[in-house]
Amino acid sequence: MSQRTLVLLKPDTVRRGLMGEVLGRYEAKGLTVVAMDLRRIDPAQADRHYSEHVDRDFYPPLRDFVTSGPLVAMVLEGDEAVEVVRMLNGATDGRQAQPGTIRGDLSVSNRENLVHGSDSAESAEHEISLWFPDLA
Ligand code: IDP
Ligand code: MG
Repeated sequence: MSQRTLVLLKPDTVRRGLMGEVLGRYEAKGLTVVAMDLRRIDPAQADRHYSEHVDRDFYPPLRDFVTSGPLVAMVLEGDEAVEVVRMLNGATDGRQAQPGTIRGDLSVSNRENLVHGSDSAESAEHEISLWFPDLA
């Protein structure tokens, strides 16, 4: 069943010149880009996006990182897109992520791990409304 998910190419992806490499993996898999925008976010938007993590020890440096430069926000669509994107992204810690995944091939960091993908259909709906309020 077709589904939408919110994906971020975090500032490290933009800074390292990996936007094409990473977007190409989602496209090659067969997902469709429904919306896409290069933008720089403020700390308040970081807090809204990571509301479940704001009290964690790792959050202050994470907020600094995600507000440190432009990122690409996008909505991808396809069959089981939430799960498919999470599989392509790989485990959170790039050092542990399987080769063949975006993080496993391209990141050696637990924080600067290149991408975000919604973790459930409910999160996807919430995050899409947060990042693309005009999307139907
Ligand atoms: P996810 O991005 O794989 O869903 P989450 O646990 O939701 O992982 O964490 C959100 C983001 O916070 C991660 O992608 C990563 O950038 C950062 N993060 C998570 N855990 C740590 C940590 O232990 N140290 C530093 N950064 C972390
Ligand atoms: Mg998460």
